[in-house]
Amino acid sequence: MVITVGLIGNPNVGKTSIFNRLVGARQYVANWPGVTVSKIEGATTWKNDTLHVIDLPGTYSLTSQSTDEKITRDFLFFSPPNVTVVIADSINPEQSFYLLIEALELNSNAILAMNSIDEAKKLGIKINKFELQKHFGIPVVFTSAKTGEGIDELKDLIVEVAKGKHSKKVIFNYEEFENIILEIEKQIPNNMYSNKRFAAIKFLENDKDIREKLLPIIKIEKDILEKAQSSIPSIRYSHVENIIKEAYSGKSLNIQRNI
Ligand code: GDP
Ligand code: K
Ligand code: MG
Repeated sequence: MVITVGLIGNPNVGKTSIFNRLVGARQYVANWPGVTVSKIEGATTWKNDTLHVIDLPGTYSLTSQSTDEKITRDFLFFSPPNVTVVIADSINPEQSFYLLIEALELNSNAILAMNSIDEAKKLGIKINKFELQKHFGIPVVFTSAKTGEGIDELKDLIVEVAKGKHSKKVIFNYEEFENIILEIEKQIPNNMYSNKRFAAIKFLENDKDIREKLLPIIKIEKDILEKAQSSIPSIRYSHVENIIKEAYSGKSLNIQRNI
């Protein structure tokens, strides 16, 4: 079968390096519709299947604000690939895991590639793969685009996920906002969004497009909306911090946030 694969991740985590490891020179570059951002695609044959891989623009979040965020968000939202590979920086995982949670809220056909594992090893950082798999509910692979470690395993996992062999789904809980999310989901008209929970969460987070489309439809108090907008990212970060605490040991990490 032909399997479409979207590579996402923060800027500079190694998306293009992994893309090149996956498809080699078999790639072509176009532009995303309406903007000058490059669309890089390529294909490779792996065992009995074809992997059609798309290197998406780097992003810290799937809330549509910048052009790069909007391209990546819209692609995953409106033309979801069969498999999403979230590429994380093993030595600075916080923002990578934040994006991963958002990606899982959108679609759970995903794989976590813990990249730059060569550097993590050098620094004495120990990462428990099983803890990551348990908390995120998806397969995890340690990769190095520098040495090639984990690339064949990643290709095997892509095929397995595409064929439905890993279908566990983890719901990340937003505490006191869960009832509000459910209430918004109920008010979203059918056929408007394929994933109502994601649309409801993004509405609360003030995603520009979704907020504009839903504001005339959804009944919600203004102060609840304002509180949710700042609380949802904080709750998501607290999930990330707990997971890092469970899965990481060894050298302490250099934590850096851009959102
Ligand atoms: P992108 O912005 O996510 O596409 O990241 P790039 O693929 O352009 O990589 C950013 C930088 O990280 C480059 O200098 C790469 O050589 C380096 N890099 C990518 N993957 C790895 C890896 O697994 N190990 C190491 N040591 N460096 C890597
Ligand atoms: K890097
Ligand atoms: Mg790149």
